Amino acid sequence: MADARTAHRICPLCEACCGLELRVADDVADGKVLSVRGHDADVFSAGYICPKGVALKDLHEDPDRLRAPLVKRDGRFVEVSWDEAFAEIERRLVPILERGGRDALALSVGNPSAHKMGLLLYYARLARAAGTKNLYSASTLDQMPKQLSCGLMFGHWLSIPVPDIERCNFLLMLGANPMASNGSLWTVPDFRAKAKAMRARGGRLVVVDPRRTETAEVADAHHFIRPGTDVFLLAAMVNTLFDEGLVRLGALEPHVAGVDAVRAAVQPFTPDAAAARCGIDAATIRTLARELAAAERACVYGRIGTCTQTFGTLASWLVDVLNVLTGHLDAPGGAMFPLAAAFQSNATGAPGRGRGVSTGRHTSRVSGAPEVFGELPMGVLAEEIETPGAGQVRALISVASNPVLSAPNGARLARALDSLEFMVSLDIYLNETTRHADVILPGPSPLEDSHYDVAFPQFSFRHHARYSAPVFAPPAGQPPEWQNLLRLTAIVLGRGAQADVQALDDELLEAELRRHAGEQTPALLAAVSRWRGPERLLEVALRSGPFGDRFGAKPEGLTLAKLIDAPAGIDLGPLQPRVPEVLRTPSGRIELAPPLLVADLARATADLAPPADAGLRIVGRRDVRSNNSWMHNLPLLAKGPMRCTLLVNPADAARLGLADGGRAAVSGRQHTVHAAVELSDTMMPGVVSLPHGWGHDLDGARLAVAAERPGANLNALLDEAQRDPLSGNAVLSGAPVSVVPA
Ligand SMILES: Nc1nc2c(c(=O)[nH]1)N[C@H]1C(S)=C(S)[C@@H](COP(=O)(O)OP(=O)(O)OC[C@H]3O[C@@H](n4cnc5c(=O)[nH]c(N)nc54)[C@H](O)[C@@H]3O)O[C@H]1N2
Ligand SMILES: Nc1nc2c(c(=O)[nH]1)N[C@H]1C(S)=C(S)[C@@H](COP(=O)(O)OP(=O)(O)OC[C@H]3O[C@@H](n4cnc5c(=O)[nH]c(N)nc54)[C@H](O)[C@@H]3O)O[C@H]1N2
Ligand code: SF4
Ligand SMILES: [Mo]
Repeated sequence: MADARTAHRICPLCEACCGLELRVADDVADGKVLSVRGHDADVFSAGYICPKGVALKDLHEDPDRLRAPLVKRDGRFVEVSWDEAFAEIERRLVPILERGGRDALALSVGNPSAHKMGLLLYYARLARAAGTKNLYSASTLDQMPKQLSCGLMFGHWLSIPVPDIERCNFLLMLGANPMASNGSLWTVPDFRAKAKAMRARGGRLVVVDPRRTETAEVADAHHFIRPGTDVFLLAAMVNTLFDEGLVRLGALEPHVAGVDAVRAAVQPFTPDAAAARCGIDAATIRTLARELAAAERACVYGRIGTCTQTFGTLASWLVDVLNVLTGHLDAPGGAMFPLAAAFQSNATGAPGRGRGVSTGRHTSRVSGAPEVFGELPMGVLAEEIETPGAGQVRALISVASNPVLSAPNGARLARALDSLEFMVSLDIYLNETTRHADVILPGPSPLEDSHYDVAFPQFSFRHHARYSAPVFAPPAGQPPEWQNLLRLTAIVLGRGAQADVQALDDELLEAELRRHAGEQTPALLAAVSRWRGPERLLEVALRSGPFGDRFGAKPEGLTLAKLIDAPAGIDLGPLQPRVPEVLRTPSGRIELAPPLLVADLARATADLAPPADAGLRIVGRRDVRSNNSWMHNLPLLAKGPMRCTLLVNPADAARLGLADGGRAAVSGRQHTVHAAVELSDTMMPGVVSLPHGWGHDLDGARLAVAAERPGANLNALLDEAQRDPLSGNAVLSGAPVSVVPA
C-alpha cells in the first residue's frame, strides 16, 4: 500500500466553503480517501465541517458517478471516447442551429456550477458564444429577486450586502435556516458558533419563518409568518420607522435618494393592516422596527424563503430599505458589501457611478416574461420547447442542472425534453434530467479538480483568499470541465469539435484583457503565461484585484503562487465600508425607491386584505445531510432516518385524520405525491413542509442508493407558471395543497 498523505481542499458542496483536511492514499487507480475532517488551521472556516464534507469520500468513490462519456444509441446509453462524444455533438447540434437559428439552442446551468471555477468561468464563455436568448439557470429558482432588488438599488446585481455577524448585535433573519443550509448569499461557515458568540456578547437573533427551524431553536425569538407574506411585515416595519420618527440614515445620508418616495409608498401598510395578512401581530411588528432602529449594530437578512414567492423582489428590496433607513447598511456590524480578492464584479469600471441595471431587453417568446440579467425564467423552459414557431427551442445543453427534480412540474419538463431534437448534459450522474440527454459528458470528481471560489468571497463574512490544488490526478483521458465547455464553445462558434481549445482560450483571454487593459495586454499575457485555463484567469484576477500585487507594483500583494503556498488560506481582514465606491447607479446614489419596485408595490397593496381561503399551504426545508437534488446517492448521507417527510402541525393532523408515521397523499394543482407524516409543533398551523430535491423513482436514472428510498417530489406539487413577475423567479413557497391519509 502506498503511503498515506495529507491534502487540503475547499469543500465545493455548499456556500460555506469550508477548508477540509483529507488523508488519502494513491494505491488504487483513482485514489482512495481515508478520512475527511475540518482543516483546523484554515483561516476562514477554522476546522468546521458538516456531514456532506465527509461524504466527499463517498462522492469520489461512488460507482454510479460517470467516468466516461455516454451517447444514447437506440434508446440506450453506451460509453464512447471523448472524441466520439464531441463528434456526435457537432454532427447533431450544428444543423439545428443552421435551421432554427441561435435561439433554437437553450442552455440550462445549475447550482454546482457556482462551486466550480472551471464551470463558472467557462460557462459564461459558452453562453456568450451560443448567442441565444434561451438562457436558463437555477437563479430563477433561487436568488434572482435579491439580485434584481440589489441591482436596482446599488447598480450591480452582485452588490448584495451580508450580515457582518462578528460585530452585529441584532440580527433579524427571514426565510433562511443557516443551521441546516450553512448559509446562502452569505458565506459563513459555522453559523452556530458565530450566532452563539453574538448572543454571548448580548446580541439578539430573531427568526421569522413559517417553521420553528433549527436556527429558530438557537435564536432569542421566533415568529411564525404566513408563507409569501414577508412583503407585508417588512413594509409595515418601514411604515413604523417613518410613523415613529425612527429613520436615521447616519453616514449614508448624502448617498441616498428616494426616502420620501418610500415613505409615501408604504402608507397603506400599517402594522394593523399587515398583521392580519402576515400572521404577526401589530405590536410585534412595531417592536421589531423599534429594536432594529435602536440597536447600535444591526442587520436584516432575508434569504430563499423571502425570494421564492410572488412578492420576492419586493421583499428582498424592503430588507435593504430597512437596513438603509436604520443606518445599518454599510456600517460595521450591519449589512456590508464584501470585497473579494478576485473576480469582484462590482469593483470594475469607474467607482461610485455606473450604468445601473435594466430588465426586459427581450422577452420570452410564449409568455412574454422579461429577460433579467440575460436570463429567462426556468418556469418557461418547457413551453419554449413545446410551442412551435420561429425561435422554438429544439436543442438543450444542461450544465450541472437537474431541473426535472429541482424546478416546478418536472413531469411536464421531462416530456418536453423528450421532444427535443438533441440534448447534451455536462453532469456527473445519469439522473432524472440527464437521462433525457443524447450525450452526457462527465466532469471529474471534485477531488480531481482544482478549486478557487469565484463567487462566494463576494458574499463572505470576512475577506479571504484560498486555493486548492487537485487532491488526485484525474484518470487518464478525463478532461477538466472547462475544456469540455470550450469544445462546446468551439462547436457553437462553427469551428468544429476538433478546434484547438488552447488557442481558443488564448483568444478569449486576450479579447477580455483588451477590453480592460488596452495597450498593456501583451505585457499582462506574458506575466501570466505560466498558467492555463481557469488558473490563468485567476492569476489575472488576483493580481489585478484589490489585494493583488498589481503585476509587481505592489510586491506584498497576492498572486496565485502565494495562495498555493498557503494551504490554510490567506486572511484579508474584516469587511470594510464601501459606499459610495461600490455604487454603480446612474445617479451615484443608493436608489431607495426604484420606480419598478414602487410600482409593483401596488400589487401588494391590492393583496393586503387577508384571503378568504385559509387552506393548507406547503413550504420546503433543507436538511444538513442533503443538498438539493443530487446528494442522495451517497451512503453516508442516505443512511439514518428518512428525511423526506411531511411535517404537519398536530392540530392540522387531527383535523385531517393524519397520524404520526402514517402516510399522506399530498395534492397540488396537477399531481399527487405520497410521504410519511411527521407530526411537529414546529410547523405553523395551516402550513406543512416537505423538502425539495427528492423523487428518485423515475425510470432510466442510474442512482442505485437514491432509488432505494426515492422520497416524494415537492416540485411536482408546484405550478411552473407561478412566478414573481419582476424577476421571473419561481414561487416555491406557500402553494395551496390538500392532504389526506393515504
Ligand atoms: N421546491 C423547491 N425547489 C427548489 C428549491 C427549494 O428551496 N424548493 N431550491 C432551489 C435552489 S435554491 C436551487 S440552487 C436549485 C438547484 O437545482 P439545480 O441547479 O438543478 O441543482 P441540483 O439539484 O443541485 O443538481 C445539480 C446537478 O449537477 C450535477 N453535478 C454535481 N456536481 C457536478 C459537477 O462537478 N459537474 C457537473 N457537470 N455536474 C455536477 C448533479 O449530478 C445534478 O444533476 O433547486 C431549486 N429548487
Ligand atoms: N444542507 C443543505 N444545505 C444547502 C442546500 C441544501 O439543499 N441542503 N442548498 C443550498 C442552496 S442551493 C441554497 S440557495 C441555500 C438556501 O439557504 P437558506 O435560505 O438558508 O434555505 P433554507 O434552509 O431552505 O431556509 C429557508 C427557510 O425559509 C422558510 N420559508 C419558506 N417560506 C417562507 C416565507 O414565505 N417567508 C419566510 N420568512 N420564510 C419562509 C422555510 O421554512 C425555511 O426555513 O442552501 C444551500 N445549502
Ligand atoms: S458546510 Fe458542509 S457542505 Fe458546506 S462547505 Fe462546509 S463541509 Fe462542505
Ligand atoms: Mo440555491
